[in-house]
Amino acid sequence: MRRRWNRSGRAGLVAAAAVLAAPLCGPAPAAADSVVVGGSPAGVDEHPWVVALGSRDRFGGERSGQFCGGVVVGERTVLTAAHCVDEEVLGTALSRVPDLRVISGRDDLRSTAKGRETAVREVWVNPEYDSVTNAGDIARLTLAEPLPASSVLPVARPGAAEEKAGSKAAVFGWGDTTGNGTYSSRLRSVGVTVLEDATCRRAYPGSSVGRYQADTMLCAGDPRGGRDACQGDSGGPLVSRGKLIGLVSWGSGCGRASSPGVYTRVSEVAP
Ligand code: 4AZ
Repeated sequence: MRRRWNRSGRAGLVAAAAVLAAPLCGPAPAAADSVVVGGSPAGVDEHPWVVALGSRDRFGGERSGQFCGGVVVGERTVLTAAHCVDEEVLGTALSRVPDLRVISGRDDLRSTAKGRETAVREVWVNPEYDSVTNAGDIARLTLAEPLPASSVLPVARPGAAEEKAGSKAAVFGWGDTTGNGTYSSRLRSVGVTVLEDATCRRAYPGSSVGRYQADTMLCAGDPRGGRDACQGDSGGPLVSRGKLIGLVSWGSGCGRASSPGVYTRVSEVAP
């Protein structure tokens, strides 16, 4: 989420790169919120549609330059969050990041032994993305080379059972695993439940963090807290029963029971 990146995100990523930390999730809550993201290692062989976005030039090479997640929805098409390619995250205009790469097939970003890095030919950013409320947080990357058809994840249809409250889902990423800037080198995932829109409407009625709007957003987490996406996971997939239902977008802190994760509702906003 953009404002969070403003406050701590970029600094967190730079610091993470400096100390050679690695990938999964997000923002840094205060010590009093010391809930973790509660995930476990996941393999890219089983989940070939999870990709990392990287720029060594902007973010350093230790973790393949990873700064966000993404998901393969077509052989040449990757979806991510709009906020991942904005100037506040990149530290410069996207047009000045010529080494933007989609990294696929690599669980451990510290090693280049596995996987491939694919150049991006074109970036479409949702013109309706609103960086104040975070509505419509989606961008589409068109790749210079196709990925294997076997790595494509289907997108859920609008209103599908997979995106209804109570649906079990999993979120994937290389972001912060503690809420304190501990980025993971290895891909991780955590199980969450799709929550009622009313839960996120109550949690996020409109503040500097964002405003929950069910038409373009999806609410998910663990009512008891502790399982969540976090900074660095942004743009990565929320998957239920083999269908893509969300992209990691924003939230207040990570893993707080009263502040669920907010995801882009892909079925409604995918181009
Ligand atoms: C972020 O700043 C972010 N706990 C991502 C996910 C969540 C919060 C913040 C959800 O990228």
